Amino acid sequence: MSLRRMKFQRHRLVTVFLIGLVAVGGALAADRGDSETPVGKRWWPSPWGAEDQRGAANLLTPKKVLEANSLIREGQVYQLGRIYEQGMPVFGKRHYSLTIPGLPTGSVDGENQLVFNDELVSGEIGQVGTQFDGLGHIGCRVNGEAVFYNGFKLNEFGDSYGLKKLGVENAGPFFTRGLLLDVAGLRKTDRLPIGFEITAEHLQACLEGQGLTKICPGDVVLIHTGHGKLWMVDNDTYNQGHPGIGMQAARFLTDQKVALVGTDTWAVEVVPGKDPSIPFPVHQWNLMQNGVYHLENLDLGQLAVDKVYEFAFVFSPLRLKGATGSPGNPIAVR
Ligand code: UVW
Repeated sequence: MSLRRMKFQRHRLVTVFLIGLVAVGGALAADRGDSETPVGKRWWPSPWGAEDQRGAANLLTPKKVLEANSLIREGQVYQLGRIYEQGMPVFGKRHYSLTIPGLPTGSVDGENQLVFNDELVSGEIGQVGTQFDGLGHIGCRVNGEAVFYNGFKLNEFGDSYGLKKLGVENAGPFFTRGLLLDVAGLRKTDRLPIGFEITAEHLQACLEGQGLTKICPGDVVLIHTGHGKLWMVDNDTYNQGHPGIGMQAARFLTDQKVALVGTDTWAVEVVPGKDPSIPFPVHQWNLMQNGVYHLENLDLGQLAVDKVYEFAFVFSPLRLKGATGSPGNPIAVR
């Protein structure tokens, strides 16, 4: 080979190497979020417009209602909500209490001597027990400013008497196709271990093994891990952490355009996660970057036992103006 040709080849190799380095570096940078925000590229405006406050609830069309309705064949209803009670597991320093003041609380004058009781509930009501995470729940500091779904800035919509944007009242009711993916069943265990990461492959294997065709836009996907068995039985272990989806499975679900992901755990995503320096990345991905809702602390045991994998999913978050989430009792109907 001539000297000139050797030089040319070497130059070409160096160029290819440098292009490779730039590409790998770029991918790593995007992964590490070195670009526009700590979690990568800016996630706004949303596909539903720059003013949208409903996120993936926009996928809940009349067609989805009719599809869900066609899945009701036996008239059997499953309650998926937990009972709200003193001593139930709560995250961190959250609390819940219900008292009946007065006993009776009051009375109305009259010959019939009517008395009545009222309750006084205190707690982070949208974020304890069975809870629906709304889009005002999770954000990210971008250059020092807390930014939420659709790029809304907390210093513009925050109000200590209720958020002025992204309040849970914007979500609206869910009446749509629901799927149960039984990952505990897939792994032939009654409870997946704490820290077990559920992958897209597990979800795909559940779909195939359970005879489900596919996940469709606007579906609700509920994932049975078996961790719910610990609820009010061993609250300390329940609170320690739990199995759940990681980022790869979260991306798989948002690619299918799900409206909501729910689990029998307190955070949907695996805890502890893969990288201790990035806590709750799936919360940010789903709620903040994609407008996909979470339902946590569900009771999915009976659905799994009865192998009810496809059903009408019904849940109407309370219209708590400006709240970050909602309590409630979602149901599956088959
Ligand atoms: C956090 O708020 C971090 O978690 P959750 O939504 O699971 O209550």
